[in-house]
Amino acid sequence: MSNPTLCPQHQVHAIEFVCLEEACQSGPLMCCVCKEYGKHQGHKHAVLETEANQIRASILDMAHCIRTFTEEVSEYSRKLVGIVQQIEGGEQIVEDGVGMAHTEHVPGTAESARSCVRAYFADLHETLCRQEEMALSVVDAHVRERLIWLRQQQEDMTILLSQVSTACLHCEKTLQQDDCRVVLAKQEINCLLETLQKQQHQFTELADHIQLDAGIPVTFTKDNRVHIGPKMEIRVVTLGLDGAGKTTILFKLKQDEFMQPIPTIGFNVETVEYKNLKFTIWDVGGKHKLRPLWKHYYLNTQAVVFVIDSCHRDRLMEAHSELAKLLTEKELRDALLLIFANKQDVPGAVSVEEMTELLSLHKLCCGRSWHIQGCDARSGMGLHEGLDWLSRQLVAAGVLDVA
Ligand code: G3D
Ligand code: MG
Repeated sequence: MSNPTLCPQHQVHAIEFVCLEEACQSGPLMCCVCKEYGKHQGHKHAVLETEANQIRASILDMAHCIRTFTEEVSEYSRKLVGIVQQIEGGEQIVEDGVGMAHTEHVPGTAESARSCVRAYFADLHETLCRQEEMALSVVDAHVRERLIWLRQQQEDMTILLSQVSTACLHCEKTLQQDDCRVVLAKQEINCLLETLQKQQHQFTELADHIQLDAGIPVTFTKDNRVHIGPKMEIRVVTLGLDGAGKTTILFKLKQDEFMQPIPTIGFNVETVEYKNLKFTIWDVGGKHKLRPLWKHYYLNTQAVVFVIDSCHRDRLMEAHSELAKLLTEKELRDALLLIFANKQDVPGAVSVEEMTELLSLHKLCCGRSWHIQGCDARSGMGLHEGLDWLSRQLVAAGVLDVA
């Protein structure tokens, strides 16, 4: 032990040990006498030099750690400064092709983000202006056609009125003539009365069908197309596994009579009018090898009707995986989803509640407008309730007028 220090308890002894008891009142240093008989008796101890060397080593370790830590903090601070500069942008020294340095304004990311927003809204504004022009031209064309038709009607009515008054005059004249002339005019008068009756009949028929209403009901589609008139066209695509009942549903809605459907090879397309909606329903074949074709029908589709055969439990997972695939399609992102749990008339069919649970529909359809409706395509039970839901959703989305 180099340069021995004296024991604080016994000034004559050199220190040889160090006490390891943290709470020791006598201090850490001790000699062998103190260790054996003094206050440190029973305490753990270590040879002074070894202990000091260990402490030195741990101080060196810590110093190394502190150096690394300091470097890391400095590096992080440098990065922060760089990021702030990149966000703010500013003057930067750049060299040109011949090695001449000059300062140049480099735009920061904040400025780029603002430019991006401006460009987006400028584009949107341009699109909106174009859509507005198109919508106005649709209204103008409608008004032009309507006015032409109304003016034509006005002309027809004037001609009709003059024909009627000529006939009246003729009748009045005949009334004032003598019996002989009245009898001679019989055929002519009969012919006149017959023509009048025909015209009256035509007029009544026309008046029954024509609504004399100056209103021009305007509705908008989600892509800002204008629609004039009470009926709104909605593009719906009906999908589902083969045999689920898609074609039966389509025929039922269309004809309200049961037809024996034949398996759909390509697709059926029908227009079904219901309330203020005119559904163009695409019924696409559901056989395995036809499913890749489904995506060709997605464009501009406002609603998907997914039909599931509720009495085919062992195909539910297949239906689930097809539905899950559908929901990832970009073109169908905003489409409403109506699920028909079909064939509810079959005993033992999976109920709507059980189907919701089995297919984890709340999780699967999270974040979109969806509805599951039990139905029986053969009798038509539940089909109109499903269409009602679609109609309500379209009204709520502002796509349709409530009128
Ligand atoms: P798809 O177009 O989805 O492939 P289809 O299905 O409409 O061709 O229907 C497949 C079979 O299911 C048909 O029977 C059809 O009559 C029947 N079906 C459809 N809907 C119902 C329903 O609600 N209840 C019952 N019980 N049967 C239904 P077939 O025997 O012709 O194959
Ligand atoms: Mg079919």
